[in-house]
Amino acid sequence: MKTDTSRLLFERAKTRIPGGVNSPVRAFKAVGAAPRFIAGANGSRIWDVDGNEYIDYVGSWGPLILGHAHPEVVTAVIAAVEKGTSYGANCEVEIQLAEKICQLMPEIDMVRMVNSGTEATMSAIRLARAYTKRDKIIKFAGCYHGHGDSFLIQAGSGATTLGIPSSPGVTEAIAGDTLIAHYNDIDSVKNLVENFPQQIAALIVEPVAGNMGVVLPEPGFLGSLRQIADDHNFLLIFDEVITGFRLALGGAQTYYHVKPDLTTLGKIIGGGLPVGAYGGSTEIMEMLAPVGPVYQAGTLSGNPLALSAGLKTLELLEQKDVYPKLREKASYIFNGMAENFKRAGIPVVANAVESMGCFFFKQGLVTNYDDATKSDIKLFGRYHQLMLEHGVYLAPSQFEATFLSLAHSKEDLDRTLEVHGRVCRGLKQK
Ligand code: HOZ
Repeated sequence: MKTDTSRLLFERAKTRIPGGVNSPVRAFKAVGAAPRFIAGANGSRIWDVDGNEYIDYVGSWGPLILGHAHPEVVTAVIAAVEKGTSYGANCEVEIQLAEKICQLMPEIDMVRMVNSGTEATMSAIRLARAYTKRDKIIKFAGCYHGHGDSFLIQAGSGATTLGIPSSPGVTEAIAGDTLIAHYNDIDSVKNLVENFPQQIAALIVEPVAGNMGVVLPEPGFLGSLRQIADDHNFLLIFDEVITGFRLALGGAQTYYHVKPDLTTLGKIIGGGLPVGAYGGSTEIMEMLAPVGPVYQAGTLSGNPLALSAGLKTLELLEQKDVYPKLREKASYIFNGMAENFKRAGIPVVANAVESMGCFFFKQGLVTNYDDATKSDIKLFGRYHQLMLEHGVYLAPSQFEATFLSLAHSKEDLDRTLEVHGRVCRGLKQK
């Protein structure tokens, strides 16, 4: 496979952009391959600048549940752009998207739009601290809530991929207000609550962890978090930046029937454009300025292009049978891959729910960060490289998810399984 142009561009990028990338995992450092520069995308496919075509299972890290350049989303964005790109003033699509989110996620009475998931989580904990008049938050090792200082402590995603889960530059004072529990381990939460009485403002959790690879909540885990938050008067925040509108129309909270106090969103609600949002009850949300004293603002917040793309995406997701179709595609590919691994004698742990999943290169189970980080990263790197060379584009890290979209056809899935079978046999022989 020819990669000369991508390589040249990467060298050029490195002279002006740190590491040549605007988000670290894109450097492909963990998998030892040359990062591809993308020239275009449509449906389930992406093309690089060397003319190679790939079946894409990254989907821009989750937003593209309808596939790339969905015609109706493109039309909505063009219609919006023709009316101007940004006003720094109110426009109707802000209300339309807010109404749609509140309709689909019944725990949200009011929602504030921001520009990224990072902004959403940072703002949500500020609000939680103001509401409870407490300082500390609990997060789980391996969960990733964007790159806000409070969250870069035992963080997953690129931070784990690059071996810097707790970043320099975060002050001790800030780190001291973030307490770390262990995913699927309720006792670890109870211990923190007992050790820091009346000090915890909020517990934030990815209801399905998607940034230490995919790790599912064990039965009762999310419900127990709800109970502990109620018993100790702190807020439960579901970070649904990945799971929102991915697991189900109402996100993980409707899928698992657990009601958070605040929800953070991003990815799908921007249809592939930069966006984030956070929402909850009127009582909590009206603490935000200009109604209340908690400050948060943004020049491009509520941007009409992003919100038009997001609104159209949600409208399309409301159509009949969307989630069963996604589930069917996901089961087909994940089961097929699991079978290929098994036939080749490569031990993996398959974790998947609805249209997101991953394979950990290890034996046993993966129920938390410790389990996930025991995976054979080198083997994953070789696997990734071979899949890429054969035209299948997976996230370049053991600690990220594989995403299905409605655009993945049966032909795409069969082609992927055929490549995957060959890659598995090749991996075993090495
Ligand atoms: N942290 C993102 C995935 N969980 C990476 C986004 C990107 O590099 O584009």
